[in-house]
Amino acid sequence: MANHIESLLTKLKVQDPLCGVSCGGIWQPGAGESLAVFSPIDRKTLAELTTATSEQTDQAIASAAKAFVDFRTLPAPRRGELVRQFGEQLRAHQAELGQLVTLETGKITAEALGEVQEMIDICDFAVGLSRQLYGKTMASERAGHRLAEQWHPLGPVGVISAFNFPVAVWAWNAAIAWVCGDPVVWKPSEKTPLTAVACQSLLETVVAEFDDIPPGISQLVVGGAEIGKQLAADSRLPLVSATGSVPMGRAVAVTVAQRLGRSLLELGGNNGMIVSPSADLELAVRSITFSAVGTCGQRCTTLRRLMVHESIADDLVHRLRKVYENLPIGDPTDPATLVGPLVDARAGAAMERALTEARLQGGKVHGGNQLTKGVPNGGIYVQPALVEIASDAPILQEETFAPILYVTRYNDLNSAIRVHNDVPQGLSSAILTCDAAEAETFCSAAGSDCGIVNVNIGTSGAEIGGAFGGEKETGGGRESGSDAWKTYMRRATNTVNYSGKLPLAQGIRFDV
Ligand code: UN1
Repeated sequence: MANHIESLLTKLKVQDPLCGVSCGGIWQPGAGESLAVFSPIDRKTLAELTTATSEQTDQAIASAAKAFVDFRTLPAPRRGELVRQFGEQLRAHQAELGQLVTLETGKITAEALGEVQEMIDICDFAVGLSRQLYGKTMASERAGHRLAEQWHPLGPVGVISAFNFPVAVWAWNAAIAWVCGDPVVWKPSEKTPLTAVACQSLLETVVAEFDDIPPGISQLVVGGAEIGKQLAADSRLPLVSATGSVPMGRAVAVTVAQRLGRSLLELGGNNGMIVSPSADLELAVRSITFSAVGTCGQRCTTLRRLMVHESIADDLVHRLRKVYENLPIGDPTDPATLVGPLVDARAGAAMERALTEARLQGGKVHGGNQLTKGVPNGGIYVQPALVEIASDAPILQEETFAPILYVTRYNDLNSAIRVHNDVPQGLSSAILTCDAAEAETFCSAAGSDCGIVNVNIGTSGAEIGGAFGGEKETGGGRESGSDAWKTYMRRATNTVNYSGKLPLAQGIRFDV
């Protein structure tokens, strides 16, 4: 392990030797295969650790189930206090955790710090929520009866997270799960276990200060797809929250449904934006560029399809090409860089394949080449691509996790909305317009069919306060803000009769 990583991990309270399993607050080396962690920056090995076996995963689930018994009755505001203190730890370690996120994912420093900020924000949200897990009181049709609902903790939650937001998406789930009274078993991406180990370590220092909170409220199991499958299959986990590819999500959904569990899925996005003739083109260039090339095109919310009104298309493409040609691409730790590396060579190959396919389908490709000069050796650095293409080209149906932006033209808003919605995925969407009727049409029932619908901002960079997720093949799940917490709880409808009589609902007479 390089010295820099070692000191970073120490600051983040990670134990030496590095372990891939934390169960009931105790670290243990994974008894499975060893896993080398590479930095996308230069492909150098950051660290090695061993993965969890199925027995260790089983123990982690058992530990969460055991912790649930006490945790569920702890008052929710007290659970909120735990989350508040965890948020404080994140504030104190934002810089170091951000650095680790950059090293492990290759995202630029500003975005890595933003990711940790997103964790802090969800902790703050969850603390407030811990006093607002409201149930409704309904008017009973029977005299002397109270009809009301209570929300109770659901049980241990399995969280499967992806490499591109290695810590924020876990925090969306974990912070909400904890205030809701649910322990968590976390399987991070195999590409990003170090940030997971760091988060678990920081959390454990907080839990250790509470004598009324069982350490089993958080388990970490580092490993591959087989661990995800095991979480999906285990009925001790009433909820499995999974972020990643559509095939992965489909497999999780089927397995969880088989045992009639609940799944919360945040899968592929193939996000589109309509740029209307009234749009502010300066704002358009900035919002499009951030959404399309930020995180090197590796967000679920990345902008992948542009539908531009034909009257402004030449102008907009010209402006975008100028910005694209001057993008600072390279080492993500350099504050001047805006586009870091792709996560690995597979991602680079997928980008090349998509661009070859786009050309075969009549697309005119600008940029998209791999860079070797002025970038760190070993990483996969690419020039983001703009592809002018027909709106019915089949490649537009696919999400490629890379900075490729397909640009199509339209002449009528309704047909643009039809094209926009005509993909299997439904995560995020946007319209840029200064015409209120166009904006409202896009937000209406006849507009975008996505879970996130924006006006005059890009498709990425959502705040935690809203519910995050999407429709169709995106999986239908909602995480983070608004009332997404309800997925992490069970609802009990209570009818309490204080009348001393027994009137039956629906006026039924049943005299004995
Ligand atoms: C993801 O890519 O899985 O809205 C999450 C955004 C971020 C979260 C993205 N706040 O772009």
